Amino acid sequence: MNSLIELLAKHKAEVSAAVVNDAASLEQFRIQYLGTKGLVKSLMGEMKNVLPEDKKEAGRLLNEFKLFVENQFQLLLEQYGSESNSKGSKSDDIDLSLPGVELPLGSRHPISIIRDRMVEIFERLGFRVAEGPEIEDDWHNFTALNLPEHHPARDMQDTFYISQQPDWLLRTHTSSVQIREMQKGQLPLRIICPGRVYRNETISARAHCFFHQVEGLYIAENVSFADLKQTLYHFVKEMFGEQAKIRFRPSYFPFTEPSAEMDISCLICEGKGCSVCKRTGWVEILGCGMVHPQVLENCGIDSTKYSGFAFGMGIERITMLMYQVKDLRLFSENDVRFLKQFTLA
Ligand code: 2NL
Repeated sequence: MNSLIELLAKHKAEVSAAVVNDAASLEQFRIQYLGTKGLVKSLMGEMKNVLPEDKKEAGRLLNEFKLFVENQFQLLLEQYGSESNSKGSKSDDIDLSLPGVELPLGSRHPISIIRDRMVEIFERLGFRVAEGPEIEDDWHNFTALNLPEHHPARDMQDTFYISQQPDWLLRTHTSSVQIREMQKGQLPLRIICPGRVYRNETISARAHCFFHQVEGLYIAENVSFADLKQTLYHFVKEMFGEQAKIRFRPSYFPFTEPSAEMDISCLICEGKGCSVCKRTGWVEILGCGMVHPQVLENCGIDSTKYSGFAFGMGIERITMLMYQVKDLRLFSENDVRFLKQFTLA
């Protein structure tokens, strides 16, 4: 065994001292030490003559030697070798001034881009993202929100019900997430709820059976309509620019009182009147209001102590406005000619 150790030490010294200074001498090194008739192979061949009790240790020593030579070869390869070198061509055959191979860049979906911008604005105001199930029960989607039994939204024609489980449906808005958060009873509550929602619509350029919403909710003591207006005004300026104006029009939702719809001055014509704003100078972007006291009570919140505001907007609608997309079906067709236009967005 000692003679093997000595022999390997001698070979190690020899390998370390081998003179390699170009591709040809590197190839010589490879043949001499690692080739099929090279030193490593021939030493391995000697294993059959080793005494049985020495085999284990001899195997370990030989393996270690093999790794040493392979390592040495790798180091030399990095210095003197390359694929083209080993095939016999010279390194200056490579034209480093040629343009590189272009990697196609993927792009984010426009709906995701706009959703994230909306969410980030509200996060900076202290809102946190809340999520919930897309398959909901009737109570969280309708009853808790004061939607009366014969409200058209509850109609079989307008909502996807699950036939084996008639109490279940595909949520028609993300308000159901807010209902679930209110039920948890942790107040004050300041949440933003982005997500996919479903309605049984005939598919056209302006409507689809699924789309995306961002809803927001703020519940605390003494929350007023002034808080709602200022929060949404801040959002609009961050989202659409400092020059954007807003206006509120009275409206009606069963879950808010009072309720309003909010318009922004048209981004395209800056309020002068164009086809996007139908010559009115204004475009509707969201619905909002003060949470109806009955909705608070439905979720176990004392409506004499707490008040809050809520709002909801469609992401498709705002994305169409921002990028002047004329047909909302483009968002779900996965046509790369459409999607790759957002590579730099
Ligand atoms: C629209 C209108 C709105 C809400 C959504 C809401 C949620 C709860 C309680 C009260 Cl839990 N309100 N959400 C309020 C007003 C309007 O959405 O046109 N969305 C596209």
